[in-house]
Amino acid sequence: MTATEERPTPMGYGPMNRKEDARFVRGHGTYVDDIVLPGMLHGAVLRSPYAHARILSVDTSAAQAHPKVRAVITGETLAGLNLAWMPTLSHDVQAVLATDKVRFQGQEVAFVIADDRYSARDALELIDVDYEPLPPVVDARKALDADAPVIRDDLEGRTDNHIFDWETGDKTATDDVFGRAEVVAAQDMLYPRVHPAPMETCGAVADLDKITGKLTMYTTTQAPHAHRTVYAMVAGLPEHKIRIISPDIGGGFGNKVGIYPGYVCAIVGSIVTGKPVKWMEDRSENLMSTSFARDYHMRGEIAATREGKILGLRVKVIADHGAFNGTAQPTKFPAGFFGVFTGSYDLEAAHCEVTGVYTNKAPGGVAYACSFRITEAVYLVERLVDVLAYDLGVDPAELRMRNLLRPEQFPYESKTGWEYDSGDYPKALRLALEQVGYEELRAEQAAKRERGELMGIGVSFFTEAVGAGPRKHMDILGLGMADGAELRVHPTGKAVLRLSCQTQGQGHETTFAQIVAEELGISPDDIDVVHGDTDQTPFGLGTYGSRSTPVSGAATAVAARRVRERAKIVASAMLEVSPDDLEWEKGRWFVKGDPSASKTISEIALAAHADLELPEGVEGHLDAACVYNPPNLTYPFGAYVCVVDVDAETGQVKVRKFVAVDDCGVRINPIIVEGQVHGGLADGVGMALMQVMAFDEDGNHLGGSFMDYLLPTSMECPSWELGETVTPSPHHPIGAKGIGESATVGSPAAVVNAVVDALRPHGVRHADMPLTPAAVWRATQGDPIRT
Ligand code: MCN
Ligand code: CUN
Repeated sequence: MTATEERPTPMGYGPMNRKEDARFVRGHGTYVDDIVLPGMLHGAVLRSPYAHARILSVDTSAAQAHPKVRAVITGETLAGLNLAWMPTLSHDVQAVLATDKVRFQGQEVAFVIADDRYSARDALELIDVDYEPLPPVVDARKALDADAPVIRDDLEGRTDNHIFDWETGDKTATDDVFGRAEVVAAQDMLYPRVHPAPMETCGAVADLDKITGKLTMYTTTQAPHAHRTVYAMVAGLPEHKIRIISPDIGGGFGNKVGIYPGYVCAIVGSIVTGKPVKWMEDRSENLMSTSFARDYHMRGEIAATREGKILGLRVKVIADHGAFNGTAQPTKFPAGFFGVFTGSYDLEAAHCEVTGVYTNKAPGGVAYACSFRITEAVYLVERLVDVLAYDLGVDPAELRMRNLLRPEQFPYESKTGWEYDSGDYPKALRLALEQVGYEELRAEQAAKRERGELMGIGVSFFTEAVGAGPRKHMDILGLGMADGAELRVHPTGKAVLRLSCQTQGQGHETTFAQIVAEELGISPDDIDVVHGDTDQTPFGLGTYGSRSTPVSGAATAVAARRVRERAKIVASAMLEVSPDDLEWEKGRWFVKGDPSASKTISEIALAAHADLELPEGVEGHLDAACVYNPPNLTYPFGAYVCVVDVDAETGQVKVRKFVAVDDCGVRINPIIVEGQVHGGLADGVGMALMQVMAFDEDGNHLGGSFMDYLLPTSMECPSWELGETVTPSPHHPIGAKGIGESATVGSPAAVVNAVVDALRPHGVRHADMPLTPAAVWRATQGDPIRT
């Protein structure tokens, strides 16, 4: 299937071209930088050149004297307003503009507001900051050393760089399993610091109306309602006087969940100048200072019998959270959903400990299609299974097949307490192996090895947990993770659906209309989806962790069903029969046994708004709403196989073939699902082969442009070959599970497993990402691969 084909609009689920593409492909999207308000001023951020330094003084007089500068804001200005620090999504605080120290290179120090963007940037050069450099903490593994400089001396009583200790699973049972296991394989591995790098960088236009006191904020946010509440709490603005508008977003990938100092500065700038203020960061600023992903230093151990029955997993992690703990995840989960590290396997016991530390790097950690750290968890377990296969000398696909959870075990309670809703794992793996031609590939590989050629086949299997809440277990800053939908059917049978979640490119305007279409038989072309404006949509926590379909999608289906029930009563009045005598067929209610006596949804809509006599207590109109508090997460899964050729002379890795079998339950729009998977697979190739946010020992950021921080292009990607199985989620109203992050979660391990497999003749058992040509070449020369 291709997305460009002309195709009829389905009355419900099925392939359908994206409605939003009509504006995107014509260049008519509206991004934050497209917003121009009358009298608008422009802000620019002065950033720290040091990773760690004391601020002795900030002299802004020359900048203030610049003819086009309207205001210069410093940490001191903000301190006067009690706004120098803001709460993070992880119950820490983060400097909006530095007052005492700078704690990472690129940290925000001052904000200049000028008539135009160029003058604002020019004036940054005129600000004189006197720094006293301090030794930085760059390596997370050394952050807790006794002689490590203390980064967060702003926090009372803080004497080290420790953030949290978190553990899950049963330690005693796990140690017991390891004590009696015949085989134990261990491996240290790093999931490097990477960056979501969306097409559009982060930015905002803040506009405070002095007369009404209303703040309108156009901003790049994946969570408009949550941002509104946080601004209300931080800035003390009344919440009903804040309107957050998240227009078209050029990719989020987790980069736009948190609140950045630039957003807050734009608001303060508008308050100070009385004008709208725009702030848009450039690419370097985005890469240096906004939410990174991963940076997990992991040690994993896997216990098994000699026959290859996996018995247990034991894991220790040092999590580098940067200078402020600003990760975005439910409060009770400081390591995100890393707790699902037991993956897709039936084992006896598991235990994991995660220690979070501060370093002199930008804050973040949860981003880049991570499903709240399930990327790290899946990578860990899938590498460990391959390491075990290496040690046992068994085929890695066969080893997985022997240990996968069996269909009859669902719903399955994992050893770390997660209830997997549904799955048929062996079926998905079998399909992937058949589709890729696994046996033939192994034969080809054997022949190539005879000739000294390097070819590798990598398998990975993943299970995700997406669609947070329920509310009672999951909150962000005390806000429970439920989401809403409101549906109105107009008198002429056209509809508008208002959502609390927010698309960043996933195609919600199409798929959510398709959910309503499926439930009510109104064409998706006749349903408008409204989102990204807090004045126009119901409250909800937004889009991340692939929760839109599992949560808002469910809310949409339930709201549509409520409309259908209302329509039934209206139809019964129209047809003068009891509602019990009516039967639904997509798009109409008809009298049981007499299908010709029927009313279509648009006839009903008109009647519901007209003078029809309705039964006592039944309101007119065809509107309904739902706040969906999910009973459980959904658990999508998949089986991936990657085939690589490695050039032994240059270390160049060529991904030749990639088969991805995904199961996200019922698919609303298969071409959108496939697009999501394609994107995620490209992410996986990028991370496995080329991406890392590197720092030198002084904490200088070495990846501030796309010359250094590499994104995969079509040149590096094969033509993806997709397959599917469909195991509906039993608790989701339409049986759908999330798909938005699956491929990013599942694919890095497949690529790394393939490269390590290719290097097997050189005795390579593990290699840390990214497997750049230099790293791979060194490995062929007998050097261990290190990042
Ligand atoms: N879908 C479907 N059938 C299913 C599941 C999903 O048709 N069974 C459709 C959905 O209706 C939606 C899309 O697939 O149009 C993704 O749905 P879902 O899995 O619910 O994920 P979200 O919409 O919540 O998207 C968030 C997810 C995350 S967390 C990241 S990170 C990421 C991703 O989506 N960021 C993206 N994919 C992205 N794709 C684009 N283009 N841009 C981003 O920033
Ligand atoms: Cu972890 S990136 Mo997405 O959840 O926005």
